[in-house]
Amino acid sequence: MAEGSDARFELVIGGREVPGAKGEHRPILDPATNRPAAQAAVGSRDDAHHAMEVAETAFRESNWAADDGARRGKALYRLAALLEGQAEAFARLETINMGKPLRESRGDIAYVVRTLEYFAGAADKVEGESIPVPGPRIDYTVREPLGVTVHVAPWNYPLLLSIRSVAPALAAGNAVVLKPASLTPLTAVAFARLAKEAGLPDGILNVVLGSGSEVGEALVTDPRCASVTFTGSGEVGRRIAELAAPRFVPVTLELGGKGPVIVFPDADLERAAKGIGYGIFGNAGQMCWAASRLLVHESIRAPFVEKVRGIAEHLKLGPGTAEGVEMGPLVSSDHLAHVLDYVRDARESGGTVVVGGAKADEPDLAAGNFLRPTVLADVPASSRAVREEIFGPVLSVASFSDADEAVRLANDTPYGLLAALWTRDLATAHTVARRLESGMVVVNESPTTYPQTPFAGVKGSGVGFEQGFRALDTFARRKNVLINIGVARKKA
Ligand code: TAP
Repeated sequence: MAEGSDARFELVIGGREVPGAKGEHRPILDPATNRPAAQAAVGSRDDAHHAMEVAETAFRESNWAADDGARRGKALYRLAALLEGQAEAFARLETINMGKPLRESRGDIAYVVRTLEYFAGAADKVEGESIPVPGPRIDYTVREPLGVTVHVAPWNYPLLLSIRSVAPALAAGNAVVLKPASLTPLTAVAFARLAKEAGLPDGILNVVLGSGSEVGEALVTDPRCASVTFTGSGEVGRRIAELAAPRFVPVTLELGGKGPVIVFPDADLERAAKGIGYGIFGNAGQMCWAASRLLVHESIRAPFVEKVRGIAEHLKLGPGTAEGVEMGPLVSSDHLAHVLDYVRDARESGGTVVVGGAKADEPDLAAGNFLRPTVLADVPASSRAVREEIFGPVLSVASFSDADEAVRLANDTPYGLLAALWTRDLATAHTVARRLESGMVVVNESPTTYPQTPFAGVKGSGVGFEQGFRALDTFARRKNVLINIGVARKKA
């Protein structure tokens, strides 16, 4: 796989790599150094509409949608196997582009392989049902692909969050147009190159690079767009929902989070501290489901915060490609400035910085976007650092006296993606899990998910869901067929 500051990543439309109508390229920066890692084509509105046209033609004229689902499944299995065969190269590309440690990128790519396999197995199970109705009638439903589905992806898990919705869309027989984030387009392009080899008809999987405001909006408003799956910020999600509304295009929105993690005094505190460390410092905290608000029982607050502080202090920072690195840089210098702004705000509103809170300035890190893992305490519940998603390695700490207060604090947020709790008591686990306003709850685990389990938010964290067998419903509509079989046949 081509890599290096001159390596070019183009749009992939109709099975061909094309530079785009503008003929422009822009540097893609390595966040560990802020030096160019590759050049990416700058797509335009015209490219977006062209990709939609090509996708629609492929949908209508290729055998992808009409074919036996098992054949689509085989193509997706082949795609998974091809990706697995190049997993190390893909992981490296993801790390160079996004910054996360190679260990995490390897996990991401393995997750993509598993997602493809899961939906490959589902491709011949897009079933209808037979429904009893009165009289001499037969009623049944058939499931049909929608047409051209649009997928707009963020930069924090570039390939994983793209393929999470692309895989079920393909399994159900749709043609796909994917727009990766402008900061992190590399693995999406590399992935689309594999589609041809795997036997997907040309035009069934297209990737258009370019800005959200130009390319993203053109895709969403294109008359051929049959559905939109968007993962990203609430602000852009709202804009996309508005753009899709006039044509009643269905939209799945996976938005931000401000996840609470509740620690009861009976928990395994060593495991809890490690799990919380992963839940906020993994991927440098750039996770929608980050456990960013620690709510700890008042009786164990001081020793527990000390454990978490120790974890934060000893995390090894460095370029994701270096051995033994536990936390990489933030994705861009702009994002680093944005996260530091929250830390400043927390300080100014009376909070204290328990650990971290500053850019790493060691000579080998100074050119990159490295932020020290940060723990904030005593930040007022009304401050921006507690209310808003920071999307960085910043944990805020508050305490509670009983389960009611823990639930009240946990639910006191506009978001509802993932909540975590740590306790050995089964009754506490079940009762608190039920009362938490979130799409997902994990007990005695850091944030964890699988391709077969639904991933969804409530409140400001989104609508619809991804993953799990029922994700196919998003991409295969139901048609009801009613037949009266009581009509006497005419004699020949
Ligand atoms: P956004 O700025 O919202 O961008 C996400 C994607 O939307 C990018 O591809 C972006 O393109 C595109 N976009 C921007 N404006 C658009 C428009 N007007 N029309 C159509 N597309 C547009 O988010 P981000 O900064 O990349 O990602 C961080 C956010 O994503 C956080 O809030 C995080 O919580 C959320 N997130 C949520 C989840 C789930 S599963 N709930 C997972 C990961 C991330 P450009 O890159 O060109 O701007």
